Formats: sequence, C-alpha cells, structure tokens
Amino acid sequence: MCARSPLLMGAVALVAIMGGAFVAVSFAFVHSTAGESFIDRFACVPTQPQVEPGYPLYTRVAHLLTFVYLIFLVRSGVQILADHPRLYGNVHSTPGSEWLRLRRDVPREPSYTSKQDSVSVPHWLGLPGGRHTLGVARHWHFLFDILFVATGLAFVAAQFLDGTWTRLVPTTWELAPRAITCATTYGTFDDPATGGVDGYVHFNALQQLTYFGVIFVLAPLQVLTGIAMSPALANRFPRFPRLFRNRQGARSMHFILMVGFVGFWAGHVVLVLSTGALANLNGIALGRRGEGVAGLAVALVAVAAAFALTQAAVAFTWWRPRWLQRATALTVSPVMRFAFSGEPRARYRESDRSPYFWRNGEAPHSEEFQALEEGGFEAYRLKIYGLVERPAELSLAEIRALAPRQQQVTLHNCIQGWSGIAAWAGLPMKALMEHVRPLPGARYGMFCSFGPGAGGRQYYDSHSIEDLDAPLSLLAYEHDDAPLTVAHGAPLRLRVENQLGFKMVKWICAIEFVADYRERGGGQGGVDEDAEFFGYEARI
Ligand SMILES: Nc1nc2c(c(=O)[nH]1)N[C@H]1C(S)=C(S)[C@@H](COP(=O)(O)O)O[C@H]1N2
Ligand SMILES: [Mo]
Repeated sequence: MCARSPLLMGAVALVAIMGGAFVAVSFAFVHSTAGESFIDRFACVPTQPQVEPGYPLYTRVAHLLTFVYLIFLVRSGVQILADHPRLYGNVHSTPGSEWLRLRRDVPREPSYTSKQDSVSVPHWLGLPGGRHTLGVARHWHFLFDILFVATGLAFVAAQFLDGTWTRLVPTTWELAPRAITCATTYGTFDDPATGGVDGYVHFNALQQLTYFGVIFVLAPLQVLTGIAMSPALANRFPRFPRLFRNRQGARSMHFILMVGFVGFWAGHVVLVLSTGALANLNGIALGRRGEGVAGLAVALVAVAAAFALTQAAVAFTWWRPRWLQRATALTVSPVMRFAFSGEPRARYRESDRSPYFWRNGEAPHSEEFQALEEGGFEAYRLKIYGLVERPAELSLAEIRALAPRQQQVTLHNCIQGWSGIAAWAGLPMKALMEHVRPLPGARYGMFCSFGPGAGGRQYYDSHSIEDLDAPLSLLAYEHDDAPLTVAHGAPLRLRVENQLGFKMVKWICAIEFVADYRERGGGQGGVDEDAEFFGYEARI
C-alpha cells in the first residue's frame, strides 16, 4: 500500500494539473486575437464529404462488442501485469531499474523468487482476481484478442465497403488545426455542436482524429506490442521486438497503450454525457435521432450487462478452468504453432548478460537431494528411460564426456513478464538422444524435478521431440561461466529457447520418453499445466 498510494495520488495530481492547464490555455487562446483569427480560419467543422447520417447497425454492434472485449482485455491484462508488477525499459529486468513498480525492493536472499514477487488483484478488477492466477487470465486475454482483432477487421472492411470510412480516415492535413479549435472549444466548456456541427451527421475534426487514432493506430500497436513479447516470434523475426527496443520495451508500451485506451474511454464518456447525453445515446445505441430516454436505458443496461458478463467470467474461471485451457488449446495454440515457429538461435554476446537474473521455483528440500548436494552431486545419476533403445543412468562426469560442452547466450522469457540474458553451457539434448535413441513411437520427453511444484506436487514438464532436437535445446550444467548453482537448478536444468521459462525444468531427476504426455501426471504435460492451467504451447 505504502508504495501504491503515492503513485495513485501522483497520477491523480498529474491529471488534475494537466486538465487545469488545458482549460487555462484554452480560455487564453480563444480570447486572444491570434486565437480568434485561427478559429475563423480553421473552424471545428468536419472536412469529410457528406455521408448517410447516423450509425448503421453493424457500427452500433461493433461498438458494443468492442466495449465488452476491452473490459475483458483490460481486466485480464491487469491480472497478468500483477504477476510481475514492475515495468522496465531494459531487457534485463534489473530490480531498481523499473520506471514503474507496485512492489518494494527485491530482498537480497537468493531464495527470493519472482512468484513471491507477484501481487494480489481484487476480484472486481482483475480477471479472475487473486494472486498468481495469470495462467487462466492469459486464456481470457488470448481468446478476446482473437475476437477483438476479428471484429476490428470486419468493422474496418465494412467501413470501406459502404463508403463510411470517410467519416474516420483523415484525407486532409487541415484536420489537425481544426481539431485544435475543437479541443479549445471543449476546453472553454463549449459544445462544438452549438457551432453547427451535428455529431449524428458528421464527426467534428477532433472526434474524427481521435477515433481514427484509436482504431487505426492504438489498436494495431496494441496487437504488435503484445505479440512482440513472444520468445518464439522473436526467434523467427529477431528484428521485430527491436521496434519497441526489446521485450520489456514492448511490455511497457503495451501497458501505456492500455492506459491510453482507458483514458480515451474516460474522455469519450465524459464528452458523450456532457454534450447532449440523451440525443447522443439515442444515436449510439439505437441509431436514431431524438431526445427520448430509450438510448440512455439501453446504454445503462449494456454497461451493467458487460460488467456482469465479466463477473460471470470470473466465476466461470474456477468452475470450469479446464474448458478455458482447452478453448485456447483449440484456437490460439494452432495459430501460435504455425506463425511462431522458427529455429531458436543464440543472438546475444557475453557482454549482453544481465547483471541480475531473476529466479523462480521452490528448491528441493528432500533428504535425498540434500545428500546429493552435500556430496557435490558425485552420487547423482540422471535416469533416462521409457521409449528408448538404450535406457541409461548417467553421472555428471559421463554427461560431460558424452559430447563437447555447448555454450549459448540467450534471452530467457518468464511467463510472469520478466526477461534476462545469460550464458548457459551443457550437453545438447540432441547428443543425449543420439546416445539413448528414442524409439519411433516416442514423441515427447518428460522431465521430472527433485523440486516441489504447484499444489505440493512434484515439478515436471514435457517437450516434443522436435523441440528437444533443436540445436539450442540443452541440459545445462553451467551458468555464466560457473558451475550451475542450486538456486538456478543444479545439478542439471533444461533450456528450450522457443518456450517460456516454466517449461525449463530445474533440478532434473530423470527424463522419460513417452508416446503421449497425457498418460503422465495430471495429463496436461506439466505441473503448471495441471495445477495452474497454463497453456501447453508456451510460445508467447
Ligand atoms: N523444478 C522447477 N523448475 C522450474 C520452476 C519451478 O518452479 N520448479 N520454475 C520455472 C520458471 S517459471 C522459470 S521462469 C525458470 C526460472 O529459472 P531461473 O530460476 O534459473 O531463473 O525456471 C523454471 N523451472
Ligand atoms: Mo517463469
């Protein structure tokens, strides 16, 4: 709380000061001689040719749907943010370098994990609310992404087909000075409509510019910054995340654009209500003119229903979380597998390494593991079994001897939001598989951990043979030129560079090759997939 309220108060103060300054400047401008001649020259009237007055049914429906989608997206987005409530401009996510954070300094003890760093969200704000519920929040977010993009594309296509795009798309630079006149008109608490601009027939210049910006700039940028956070997409198009500097730049911008959407709503609602609410709402909700209360009634019902719908989604989340998980597995995952494929490569230099590398996961505390650790892992044997021609039990020395040590400097992407660059060295999974020779029926490798996972179960996860065969899939025994520490997963931890961090099992105890991961554990492929409902395809 202590960290939060100054931030909130600061934001409120900033908005108040900027609003006050805007009003003052508007009055000064309107009453100056220069201002008067400017307004004479660039009136707040529209610049587009006359089209059919009013809003066709499809516009009203798209408007309503987008409103509902955005509530889903903002609420689930806030939930995802709360899992790592820090925003950075640098890709290292170094504590202390945040430009915005809702969390105190990172404690110095090496056992502190990023999961402990997550914060709780109220159930009326987040979707679904609570702490560390981003697994399910991501399903809502991705499902509504698809709806949002599909509806947006259909709306824009319809606008171009029926010619009403001229209401939105600027066709002359004069729109900018005219929009200034509109803004100062609002700033002096005047309504441009009294000057003869009827919003039902024409948007004024400021409306046109703003709506155009939201639909054709803000929304596409929001999609681009969202997918720029995918490790798999970055492997295929390495220059793409650099448009936003890096993964954290994209994440920061995704947040700023969200604030932009919410700010637009606030301004939009205030202006709709303060410039003839009843007439405006009849136009927006019913597509007709008039002063009746029908439009207001429909709008109120729609807003209440939209909020009720998202609250129902909160309840649905814990009623049928598997359905939610299945819904993205059927819709989002195939798209991700197709579009976000591409061989991972190590594109970083040793000098790019992060000064601080976040840690995650609860270290093993079994007596068996403690004994292994005390003996310097001399007695450790990695068991490889299941659908393989030559099952094996290998000591660390044998693992080192199996193939030349491979080193790679890569970017790690945690599902919670942080990232970091490190050098990992170890045995390529490819070399290990050449040694044990998976049988033709083997399709997945299952990695179990000595450490505990969600719900007190043993941590495990799995990968397809294809992903394990990639040149950068590694059983790491070194981290940044030193033997792997227990904090980072000693004696062995996995690297699969086109996936999110949770798929990279630490403190590996054994590898089993199977025909289908559904036959093991809770059936979802990993402990986080079983207990936290994470999606199996962790490419974004
Ligand atoms: N056994 C085990 N492995 C694990 C986890 C865990 O909780 N238990 N967390 C995963 C997650 S979410 C991440 S981001 C990475 C973090 O690796 P690091 O601690 O070396 O940074 O480990 C992964 N491997
Ligand atoms: Mo993670």
